[in-house]
Amino acid sequence: MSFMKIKIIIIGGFLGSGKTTSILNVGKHLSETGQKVAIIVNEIGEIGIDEDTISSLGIEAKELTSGCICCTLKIDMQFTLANLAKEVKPDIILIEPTGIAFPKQIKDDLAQMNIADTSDIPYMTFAPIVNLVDGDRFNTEIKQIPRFIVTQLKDAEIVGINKIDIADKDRIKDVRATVKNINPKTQILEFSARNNDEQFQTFLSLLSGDSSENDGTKGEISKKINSVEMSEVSTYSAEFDILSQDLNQNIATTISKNILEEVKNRVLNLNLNSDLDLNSNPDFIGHIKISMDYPNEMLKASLTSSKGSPQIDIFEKNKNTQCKLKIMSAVAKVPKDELIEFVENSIHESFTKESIDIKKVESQCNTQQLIDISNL
Ligand SMILES: Nc1nc2c(ncn2[C@@H]2O[C@H](COP(=O)(O)OP(=O)(O)O)[C@@H](O)[C@H]2O)c(=O)[nH]1
Ligand SMILES: [Mg+2]
Repeated sequence: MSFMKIKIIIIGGFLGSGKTTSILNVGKHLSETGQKVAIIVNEIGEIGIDEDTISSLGIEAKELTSGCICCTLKIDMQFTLANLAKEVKPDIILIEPTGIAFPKQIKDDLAQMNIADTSDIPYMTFAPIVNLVDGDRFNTEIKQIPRFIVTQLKDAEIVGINKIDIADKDRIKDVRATVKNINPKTQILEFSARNNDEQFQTFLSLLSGDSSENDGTKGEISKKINSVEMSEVSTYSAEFDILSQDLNQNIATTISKNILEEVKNRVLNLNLNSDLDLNSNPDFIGHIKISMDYPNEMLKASLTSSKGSPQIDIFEKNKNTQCKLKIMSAVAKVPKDELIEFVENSIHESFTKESIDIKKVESQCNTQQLIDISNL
Protein backbone atom coordinates (compact mmCIF):
# COMPACT_ATOMS: atom_id res chain seq x y z
CA MET A 1 0.00 0.00 0.00
CA SER A 2 1.24 3.51 -0.72
CA PHE A 3 1.45 5.81 2.25
CA MET A 4 1.91 9.11 0.54
CA LYS A 5 -0.96 10.80 -1.17
CA ILE A 6 -0.36 13.72 -3.47
CA LYS A 7 -2.63 15.93 -5.47
CA ILE A 8 -1.41 16.67 -8.97
CA ILE A 9 -2.43 19.83 -10.82
CA ILE A 10 -1.49 19.91 -14.51
CA ILE A 11 -1.71 23.27 -16.26
CA GLY A 12 -1.25 22.92 -20.01
CA GLY A 13 -1.62 25.31 -22.92
CA PHE A 14 0.22 26.30 -26.07
CA LEU A 15 3.58 28.12 -25.96
CA GLY A 16 3.37 31.45 -24.21
CA SER A 17 -0.26 31.10 -23.12
CA GLY A 18 0.64 31.97 -19.52
CA LYS A 19 1.32 28.60 -17.86
CA THR A 20 4.33 29.71 -15.80
CA THR A 21 2.64 32.95 -14.77
CA SER A 22 -0.43 30.99 -13.66
CA ILE A 23 1.51 28.28 -11.89
CA LEU A 24 3.47 30.85 -9.90
CA ASN A 25 0.22 32.46 -8.73
CA VAL A 26 -1.44 29.13 -8.00
CA GLY A 27 1.66 27.99 -6.10
CA LYS A 28 1.82 31.19 -4.09
CA HIS A 29 -1.86 30.94 -3.21
CA LEU A 30 -1.68 27.30 -2.16
CA SER A 31 1.42 27.90 -0.03
CA GLU A 32 -0.38 30.73 1.71
CA THR A 33 -3.17 28.34 2.66
CA GLY A 34 -0.57 26.29 4.48
CA GLN A 35 -0.08 23.51 1.93
CA LYS A 36 3.30 22.33 0.86
CA VAL A 37 3.75 22.84 -2.86
CA ALA A 38 6.30 21.66 -5.40
CA ILE A 39 6.46 22.56 -9.07
CA ILE A 40 7.73 20.61 -12.06
CA VAL A 41 8.32 22.69 -15.19
CA ASN A 42 8.97 21.01 -18.48
CA GLU A 43 11.02 23.02 -20.90
CA ILE A 44 11.75 22.32 -24.52
CA GLY A 45 15.41 22.30 -25.35
CA GLU A 46 18.41 21.82 -23.15
CA ILE A 47 18.39 25.27 -21.54
CA GLY A 48 16.18 25.87 -18.51
CA ILE A 49 15.01 29.41 -17.87
CA ASP A 50 12.23 29.39 -15.31
CA GLU A 51 13.49 27.34 -12.38
CA ASP A 52 15.36 30.25 -10.76
CA THR A 53 12.35 32.54 -10.85
CA ILE A 54 10.10 29.93 -9.32
CA SER A 55 12.58 28.93 -6.63
CA SER A 56 12.93 32.57 -5.63
CA LEU A 57 9.39 32.29 -4.19
CA GLY A 58 10.55 29.64 -1.78
CA ILE A 59 8.67 26.89 -3.58
CA GLU A 60 10.55 23.73 -4.44
CA ALA A 61 10.98 23.73 -8.23
CA LYS A 62 12.44 21.24 -10.66
CA GLU A 63 12.89 22.14 -14.27
CA LEU A 64 13.11 19.25 -16.67
CA THR A 65 14.73 20.07 -19.95
CA SER A 66 14.13 17.69 -22.74
CA GLY A 67 16.61 18.48 -25.44
CA CYS A 68 19.13 15.74 -24.97
CA ILE A 69 19.30 12.08 -24.41
CA CYS A 70 20.29 12.41 -20.79
CA CYS A 71 17.10 14.13 -19.80
CA THR A 72 14.17 12.93 -21.85
CA LEU A 73 11.26 10.59 -21.83
CA LYS A 74 8.42 10.19 -19.44
CA ILE A 75 10.63 8.14 -17.15
CA ASP A 76 12.31 11.39 -16.28
CA MET A 77 9.06 12.98 -15.17
CA GLN A 78 8.08 9.92 -13.16
CA PHE A 79 11.50 9.76 -11.54
CA THR A 80 11.44 13.45 -10.65
CA LEU A 81 7.97 13.16 -9.25
CA ALA A 82 8.84 10.15 -7.11
CA ASN A 83 11.96 11.90 -5.84
CA LEU A 84 10.16 15.13 -5.03
CA ALA A 85 7.53 13.14 -3.18
CA LYS A 86 10.12 11.37 -1.09
CA GLU A 87 12.40 14.32 -0.37
CA VAL A 88 10.03 17.27 -0.18
CA LYS A 89 6.82 15.47 0.81
CA PRO A 90 4.54 18.07 -0.77
CA ASP A 91 0.75 18.00 -0.49
CA ILE A 92 0.45 19.27 -4.03
CA ILE A 93 2.61 19.06 -7.14
CA LEU A 94 1.97 21.57 -9.91
CA ILE A 95 3.07 20.43 -13.35
CA GLU A 96 3.69 22.65 -16.35
CA PRO A 97 3.99 20.54 -19.50
CA THR A 98 5.78 22.07 -22.49
CA GLY A 99 3.55 24.15 -24.74
CA ILE A 100 3.70 21.46 -27.39
CA ALA A 101 2.45 18.61 -25.22
CA PHE A 102 -1.02 17.23 -24.62
CA PRO A 103 -1.71 17.47 -20.87
CA LYS A 104 -4.02 14.43 -20.90
CA GLN A 105 -1.19 12.22 -22.13
CA ILE A 106 0.95 13.36 -19.22
CA LYS A 107 -1.83 12.68 -16.79
CA ASP A 108 -2.34 9.19 -18.23
CA ASP A 109 1.37 8.43 -17.96
CA LEU A 110 1.48 9.56 -14.36
CA ALA A 111 -1.75 7.79 -13.42
CA GLN A 112 -0.08 4.57 -14.54
CA MET A 113 2.24 4.96 -11.58
CA ASN A 114 -0.73 4.47 -9.28
CA ILE A 115 -0.79 0.85 -10.33
CA ALA A 116 2.70 0.24 -8.96
CA ASP A 117 1.35 0.56 -5.42
CA THR A 118 4.64 0.61 -3.57
CA SER A 119 5.58 2.81 -0.68
CA ASP A 120 8.19 4.52 -2.86
CA ILE A 121 5.62 5.99 -5.17
CA PRO A 122 2.93 8.33 -3.92
CA TYR A 123 -0.71 7.67 -4.66
CA MET A 124 -1.88 10.47 -6.91
CA THR A 125 -5.18 12.20 -7.31
CA PHE A 126 -5.65 14.71 -10.07
CA ALA A 127 -7.26 18.13 -10.34
CA PRO A 128 -9.32 18.76 -13.48
CA ILE A 129 -7.05 19.04 -16.53
CA VAL A 130 -6.47 22.68 -17.37
CA ASN A 131 -5.63 24.09 -20.75
CA LEU A 132 -4.83 27.77 -21.06
CA VAL A 133 -5.50 29.78 -24.17
CA ASP A 134 -4.01 33.13 -25.09
CA GLY A 135 -7.18 35.11 -25.73
CA ASP A 136 -5.36 37.70 -27.76
CA ARG A 137 -3.61 35.27 -30.11
CA PHE A 138 -6.11 32.43 -30.40
CA ASN A 139 -7.38 33.37 -33.87
CA THR A 140 -3.91 33.08 -35.34
CA GLU A 141 -3.28 29.79 -33.53
CA ILE A 142 -6.43 28.20 -34.86
CA LYS A 143 -5.55 29.36 -38.39
CA GLN A 144 -1.95 28.18 -38.34
CA ILE A 145 -2.07 24.93 -36.36
CA PRO A 146 -5.73 23.93 -36.05
CA ARG A 147 -5.19 20.20 -35.49
CA PHE A 148 -2.85 20.78 -32.57
CA ILE A 149 -4.97 23.42 -30.86
CA VAL A 150 -8.16 21.38 -31.24
CA THR A 151 -6.49 18.26 -29.81
CA GLN A 152 -5.22 20.21 -26.80
CA LEU A 153 -8.65 21.68 -26.13
CA LYS A 154 -10.61 18.46 -26.55
CA ASP A 155 -9.12 16.86 -23.45
CA ALA A 156 -9.39 19.88 -21.19
CA GLU A 157 -11.82 19.85 -18.28
CA ILE A 158 -11.18 23.54 -17.65
CA VAL A 159 -10.19 26.00 -20.37
CA GLY A 160 -8.76 29.26 -19.06
CA ILE A 161 -8.92 32.04 -21.63
CA ASN A 162 -6.01 34.14 -20.42
CA LYS A 163 -4.76 37.68 -21.08
CA ILE A 164 -8.19 39.31 -21.10
CA ASP A 165 -6.40 42.46 -19.93
CA ILE A 166 -4.98 42.95 -23.43
CA ALA A 167 -7.57 41.31 -25.70
CA ASP A 168 -10.72 43.19 -26.57
CA LYS A 169 -14.08 41.98 -25.32
CA ASP A 170 -15.51 40.92 -28.69
CA ARG A 171 -12.46 38.88 -29.45
CA ILE A 172 -12.79 37.05 -26.13
CA LYS A 173 -16.43 36.33 -26.92
CA ASP A 174 -15.39 34.74 -30.22
CA VAL A 175 -12.71 32.70 -28.51
CA ARG A 176 -15.22 31.43 -25.97
CA ALA A 177 -17.64 30.43 -28.74
CA THR A 178 -14.96 28.57 -30.68
CA VAL A 179 -13.73 26.75 -27.58
CA LYS A 180 -17.28 25.75 -26.68
CA ASN A 181 -17.78 24.45 -30.18
CA ILE A 182 -14.64 22.32 -29.97
CA ASN A 183 -15.36 21.02 -26.48
CA PRO A 184 -18.96 21.57 -25.38
CA LYS A 185 -18.44 19.90 -22.00
CA THR A 186 -15.47 21.90 -20.79
CA GLN A 187 -15.79 24.65 -18.21
CA ILE A 188 -14.62 27.95 -19.67
CA LEU A 189 -13.16 30.78 -17.61
CA GLU A 190 -11.78 34.13 -18.70
CA PHE A 191 -9.08 35.83 -16.67
CA SER A 192 -5.77 37.60 -16.51
CA ALA A 193 -3.21 35.41 -14.78
CA ARG A 194 -0.79 38.29 -14.67
CA ASN A 195 -3.25 40.60 -12.88
CA ASN A 196 -4.42 37.79 -10.63
CA ASP A 197 -7.93 39.15 -11.12
CA GLU A 198 -11.21 38.05 -9.59
CA GLN A 199 -11.90 35.42 -12.22
CA PHE A 200 -8.46 34.01 -11.63
CA GLN A 201 -9.48 33.52 -8.01
CA THR A 202 -12.47 31.49 -9.24
CA PHE A 203 -10.03 29.42 -11.26
CA LEU A 204 -8.02 28.78 -8.09
CA SER A 205 -11.05 27.47 -6.28
CA LEU A 206 -11.90 25.09 -9.14
CA LEU A 207 -8.45 23.54 -8.86
CA SER A 208 -9.30 22.18 -5.45
CA GLY A 209 -11.81 19.90 -7.18
CA ASP A 210 -11.07 16.57 -8.78
CA SER A 211 -10.70 15.39 -12.33
CA SER A 212 -13.85 13.66 -13.51
CA GLU A 213 -11.91 10.51 -14.24
CA ASN A 214 -9.63 10.63 -11.32
CA ASP A 215 -8.36 7.14 -11.37
CA GLY A 216 -6.57 7.38 -14.67
CA THR A 217 -5.97 3.66 -14.55
CA LYS A 218 -9.63 3.10 -15.27
CA GLY A 219 -9.97 5.83 -17.85
CA GLU A 220 -9.31 5.14 -21.45
CA ILE A 221 -5.67 5.79 -22.23
CA SER A 222 -5.68 8.28 -25.03
CA LYS A 223 -4.06 7.26 -28.26
CA LYS A 224 -0.46 8.38 -28.41
CA ILE A 225 -0.34 11.19 -30.87
CA ASN A 226 3.01 12.83 -31.43
CA SER A 227 2.25 16.29 -30.10
CA VAL A 228 5.59 17.78 -31.12
CA GLU A 229 5.11 16.76 -34.72
CA MET A 230 1.50 17.90 -34.78
CA SER A 231 2.42 21.32 -33.36
CA GLU A 232 4.59 22.16 -36.40
CA VAL A 233 6.81 24.06 -33.98
CA SER A 234 10.57 24.31 -34.42
CA THR A 235 12.69 24.94 -31.38
CA TYR A 236 16.20 26.16 -30.68
CA SER A 237 17.90 27.08 -27.45
CA ALA A 238 21.38 28.35 -26.64
CA GLU A 239 23.52 29.90 -23.94
CA PHE A 240 26.21 32.60 -24.19
CA ASP A 241 28.74 34.02 -21.75
CA ILE A 242 28.75 37.80 -21.91
CA LEU A 243 32.32 39.12 -21.77
CA SER A 244 31.68 42.50 -20.20
CA GLN A 245 32.00 43.77 -16.66
CA ASP A 246 29.60 46.67 -16.95
CA LEU A 247 26.42 45.14 -18.17
CA ASN A 248 23.45 46.75 -16.43
CA GLN A 249 19.68 46.82 -16.56
CA ASN A 250 19.55 49.46 -19.30
CA ILE A 251 21.92 47.74 -21.66
CA ALA A 252 20.44 44.32 -20.95
CA THR A 253 16.96 45.66 -21.72
CA THR A 254 18.07 47.26 -24.96
CA ILE A 255 19.87 44.14 -26.12
CA SER A 256 17.13 41.67 -25.28
CA LYS A 257 14.40 43.81 -26.84
CA ASN A 258 16.53 44.17 -29.91
CA ILE A 259 17.12 40.43 -30.21
CA LEU A 260 13.41 39.66 -29.90
CA GLU A 261 12.42 42.32 -32.43
CA GLU A 262 15.07 41.09 -34.86
CA VAL A 263 13.98 37.46 -34.65
CA LYS A 264 10.37 38.53 -35.03
CA ASN A 265 11.08 40.60 -38.15
CA ARG A 266 13.06 37.79 -39.73
CA VAL A 267 10.24 35.31 -39.13
CA LEU A 268 7.71 37.76 -40.56
CA ASN A 269 9.84 38.34 -43.64
CA LEU A 270 10.27 34.65 -44.18
CA ASN A 271 6.56 34.02 -43.92
CA LEU A 272 5.73 36.91 -46.24
CA ASN A 273 8.09 35.62 -48.88
CA SER A 274 7.53 31.91 -48.55
CA ASP A 275 5.19 29.54 -50.28
CA LEU A 276 4.14 28.04 -46.96
CA ASP A 277 0.41 27.80 -46.80
CA LEU A 278 -0.25 30.18 -43.95
CA ASN A 279 -3.67 31.21 -45.20
CA SER A 280 -1.98 34.45 -46.17
CA ASN A 281 -1.20 34.96 -42.53
CA PRO A 282 2.40 36.01 -41.97
CA ASP A 283 2.14 36.21 -38.15
CA PHE A 284 4.30 34.15 -35.91
CA ILE A 285 3.07 32.36 -32.85
CA GLY A 286 5.23 30.64 -30.28
CA HIS A 287 7.40 31.76 -27.43
CA ILE A 288 10.85 33.28 -27.52
CA LYS A 289 12.30 33.70 -24.05
CA ILE A 290 15.53 35.31 -22.94
CA SER A 291 17.12 35.44 -19.53
CA MET A 292 20.12 37.67 -18.87
CA ASP A 293 22.26 37.59 -15.76
CA TYR A 294 24.24 40.69 -14.75
CA PRO A 295 25.37 42.08 -11.40
CA ASN A 296 22.61 42.05 -8.75
CA GLU A 297 19.75 41.33 -11.12
CA MET A 298 18.33 38.97 -13.66
CA LEU A 299 16.23 40.09 -16.60
CA LYS A 300 13.63 38.02 -18.36
CA ALA A 301 12.29 39.00 -21.76
CA SER A 302 9.51 37.27 -23.59
CA LEU A 303 7.71 37.49 -26.92
CA THR A 304 4.76 35.29 -27.84
CA SER A 305 3.41 36.68 -31.10
CA SER A 306 4.29 39.09 -33.86
CA LYS A 307 1.55 41.46 -32.76
CA GLY A 308 2.84 41.91 -29.24
CA SER A 309 5.96 43.70 -28.13
CA PRO A 310 8.69 42.19 -25.94
CA GLN A 311 7.71 41.84 -22.29
CA ILE A 312 10.46 42.60 -19.76
CA ASP A 313 10.61 41.51 -16.12
CA ILE A 314 13.43 42.24 -13.69
CA PHE A 315 14.28 40.03 -10.72
CA GLU A 316 16.64 40.77 -7.87
CA LYS A 317 19.40 38.32 -7.16
CA ASN A 318 21.35 37.80 -4.01
CA LYS A 319 24.21 35.85 -5.42
CA ASN A 320 26.26 37.13 -8.29
CA THR A 321 26.96 34.87 -11.18
CA GLN A 322 28.78 35.23 -14.45
CA CYS A 323 27.05 37.56 -16.93
CA LYS A 324 25.22 35.40 -19.39
CA LEU A 325 22.35 35.10 -21.80
CA LYS A 326 20.07 32.13 -22.26
CA ILE A 327 17.55 31.93 -25.03
CA MET A 328 14.77 29.49 -25.81
CA SER A 329 12.89 29.88 -29.05
CA ALA A 330 9.90 27.88 -30.21
CA VAL A 331 8.00 29.12 -33.24
CA ALA A 332 5.28 27.49 -35.35
CA LYS A 333 5.62 27.13 -39.11
CA VAL A 334 9.29 28.06 -39.41
CA PRO A 335 11.86 25.46 -40.54
CA LYS A 336 14.37 24.64 -37.80
CA ASP A 337 17.49 25.63 -39.74
CA GLU A 338 16.00 29.06 -40.47
CA LEU A 339 15.08 29.54 -36.82
CA ILE A 340 18.63 28.70 -35.71
CA GLU A 341 20.04 31.19 -38.19
CA PHE A 342 17.58 33.93 -37.20
CA VAL A 343 18.31 33.52 -33.49
CA GLU A 344 22.10 33.31 -33.86
CA ASN A 345 22.30 36.30 -36.21
CA SER A 346 19.98 38.44 -34.10
CA ILE A 347 22.02 37.75 -30.98
CA HIS A 348 25.36 38.50 -32.60
CA GLU A 349 24.12 41.70 -34.24
CA SER A 350 22.50 42.97 -31.06
CA PHE A 351 25.66 42.53 -28.98
CA THR A 352 27.91 43.92 -31.72
CA LYS A 353 25.78 47.07 -31.77
CA GLU A 354 26.64 47.58 -28.09
CA SER A 355 30.30 46.59 -28.67
CA ILE A 356 30.05 43.67 -26.27
CA ASP A 357 31.73 40.34 -26.93
CA ILE A 358 29.99 37.08 -26.27
CA LYS A 359 31.04 33.46 -26.32
CA LYS A 360 28.73 30.58 -26.97
CA VAL A 361 28.58 27.93 -24.26
CA GLU A 362 28.74 24.63 -26.04
CA SER A 363 25.99 22.44 -24.76
CA GLN A 364 26.86 18.91 -23.76
CA CYS A 365 24.06 17.67 -25.88
CA ASN A 366 24.67 18.27 -29.54
CA THR A 367 21.94 18.22 -32.07
CA GLN A 368 22.72 14.73 -33.30
CA GLN A 369 21.56 13.49 -29.95
CA LEU A 370 18.17 15.10 -30.22
CA ILE A 371 15.51 12.47 -29.99
CA ASP A 372 11.77 12.28 -29.98
CA ILE A 373 10.34 14.08 -26.96
CA SER A 374 6.75 13.57 -27.91
CA ASN A 375 5.52 12.52 -24.50
CA LEU A 376 6.70 15.38 -22.38
N1 LIG B 1 -0.99 40.84 -20.71
C1 LIG B 1 -0.84 39.66 -20.14
N2 LIG B 1 0.30 38.99 -20.32
C2 LIG B 1 0.43 37.78 -19.71
C3 LIG B 1 -0.60 37.21 -18.90
N3 LIG B 1 -0.17 36.02 -18.46
C4 LIG B 1 1.07 35.84 -18.98
N4 LIG B 1 1.44 36.90 -19.73
C5 LIG B 1 2.72 37.14 -20.43
O1 LIG B 1 2.81 36.22 -21.50
C6 LIG B 1 4.16 35.79 -21.68
C7 LIG B 1 4.23 34.28 -21.57
O2 LIG B 1 3.83 33.88 -20.25
P1 LIG B 1 4.37 32.54 -19.57
O3 LIG B 1 3.67 32.41 -18.27
O4 LIG B 1 5.84 32.51 -19.58
O5 LIG B 1 3.78 31.47 -20.62
P2 LIG B 1 4.09 29.90 -20.79
O6 LIG B 1 5.03 29.78 -21.93
O7 LIG B 1 2.75 29.31 -21.11
O8 LIG B 1 4.66 29.41 -19.49
C8 LIG B 1 4.96 36.49 -20.58
O9 LIG B 1 5.56 37.64 -21.13
C9 LIG B 1 3.92 36.85 -19.55
O10 LIG B 1 4.27 37.98 -18.78
C10 LIG B 1 -1.82 37.99 -18.72
O11 LIG B 1 -2.76 37.60 -18.03
N5 LIG B 1 -1.86 39.18 -19.37
MG1 LIG C 1 6.48 28.40 -19.14
